[in-house]
Amino acid sequence: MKSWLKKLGVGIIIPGMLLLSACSSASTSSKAGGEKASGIQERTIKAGIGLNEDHPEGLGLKRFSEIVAEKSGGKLKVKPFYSATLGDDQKMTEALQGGLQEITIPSTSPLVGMIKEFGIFDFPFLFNTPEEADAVLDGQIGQKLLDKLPEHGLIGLGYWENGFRQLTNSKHPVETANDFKGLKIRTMQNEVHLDAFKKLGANPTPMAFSEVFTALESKTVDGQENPLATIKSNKFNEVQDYLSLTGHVYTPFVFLVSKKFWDGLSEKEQTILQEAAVEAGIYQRQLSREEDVKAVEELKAAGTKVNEVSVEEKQKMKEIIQPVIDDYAKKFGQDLVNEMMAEIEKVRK
Ligand code: TK8
Repeated sequence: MKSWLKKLGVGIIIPGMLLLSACSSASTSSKAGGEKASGIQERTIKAGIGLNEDHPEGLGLKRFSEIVAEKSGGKLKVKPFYSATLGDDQKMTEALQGGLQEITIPSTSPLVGMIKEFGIFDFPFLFNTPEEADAVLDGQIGQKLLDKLPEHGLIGLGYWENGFRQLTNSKHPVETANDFKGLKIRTMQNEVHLDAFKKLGANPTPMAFSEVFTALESKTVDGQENPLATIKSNKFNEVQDYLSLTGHVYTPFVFLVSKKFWDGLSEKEQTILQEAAVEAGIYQRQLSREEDVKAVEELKAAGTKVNEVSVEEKQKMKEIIQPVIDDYAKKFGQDLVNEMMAEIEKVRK
């Protein structure tokens, strides 16, 4: 499998974001479309995300835009749209498929209806550390899933970090597996999350991210779960009293480009977007991890009641949810799941 980096003759190994042939398969398919334009043309590229510009994802997109402008001599202009102004993850992904938007960077979870195998990343308590997540996402498993995108009209340039999800709610601290009972929790539109929270005795409601703050404020739901950077940058702490550090799922962002748009680019333009997505991704993951460390103290200082969850209670949660994981492993492909678990074991300290 020829890495696109080797194809470019740069041979650099970018730690934590080594992209294999994700894009060479894409650019191969575009060659099949006949002669390609050469050089770099003046283009405006609409890039929409669900989070705001202060969030690590927004800052990563800003960095991506700067790198693209620099590498293209200003000819490729990325126009960022934040806070779901172009729609939520699913809507923006559909816009890419229709060629109405060029880039979006959704969580993988709401895409499971389209590419079911992405659901393996929704297994609770799968990764213990960000490094384990990087090893799987930037290795063969992540690559296999990116290779499924072109048949859906999408090109994947790699994975950024949404992060480890923590639970907030307005009712009571969640310290044990038993404490989920009866809690009305907003979840992403993802069957694994829904079934896992039901198994814990919660009452989950799937909802697009842009509706979450209002649902919390109006008490339509008691709680939600997201990484700390999201809780902080979307001010969920203003309408939630309790933050429980469950760390129950690690969610990736996947960097998507419309295949309709991608196939019309020259190889030079494709390489600029590929390199920029990888370089900005390293920066974005670092920002996300720094934010994860800072946010707990900041939220505490702002009055949020924060509680840890013991390893024993997390183990109990995992055991309760295990039948759900086993069922979905069969649905998503037991071989793929076994391969992923082996990848994790290789890097697990
Ligand atoms: C933002 C979403 C969001 C996700 C969610 O586009 O829906 O809770 O974690 O951050 O992808």
